[in-house]
Amino acid sequence: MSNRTFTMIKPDAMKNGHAGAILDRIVKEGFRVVALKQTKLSAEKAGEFYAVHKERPFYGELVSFMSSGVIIAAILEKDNAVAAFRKLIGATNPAQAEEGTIRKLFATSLGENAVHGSDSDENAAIEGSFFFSGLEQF
Ligand code: FUP
Repeated sequence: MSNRTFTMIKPDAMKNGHAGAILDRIVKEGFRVVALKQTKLSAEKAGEFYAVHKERPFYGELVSFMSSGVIIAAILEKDNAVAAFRKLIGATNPAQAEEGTIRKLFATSLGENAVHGSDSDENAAIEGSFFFSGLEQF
């Protein structure tokens, strides 16, 4: 069990002005910021990040949404980080997310759901290194 996870604040939450509140909540929940940047994904890079969903019907929309505006990418540290962060963000579909979770509070829809959270330690490491070099992680 690793103590790191990877997150993105997605274009909907950025456009809706929720980035500050989301970062504040993450820090208050006890996550330490290992790396953080504001950036924008090209369609090609978004497609690469979500390649696991390539055959899914929502892939095109997902890639187009994730490359539609700036995002914040971050690596976070806490005991049992992957599971703890998935609990904090709530279900993929905000309509099914528990009260008080980040997606319940800030997501727009299933497709535009405010934040990403890695689903395994292995993917957390892969996704973190997609955005950050070793020299950018503290
Ligand atoms: P999650 O791990 O909760 O981010 O969800 P998934 O990895 O299953 O899906 C990745 C992203 O694809 C979601 F954040 C939103 C999008 N998606 C849809 O648009 N429709 C779906 O039916 C499922 C996922």
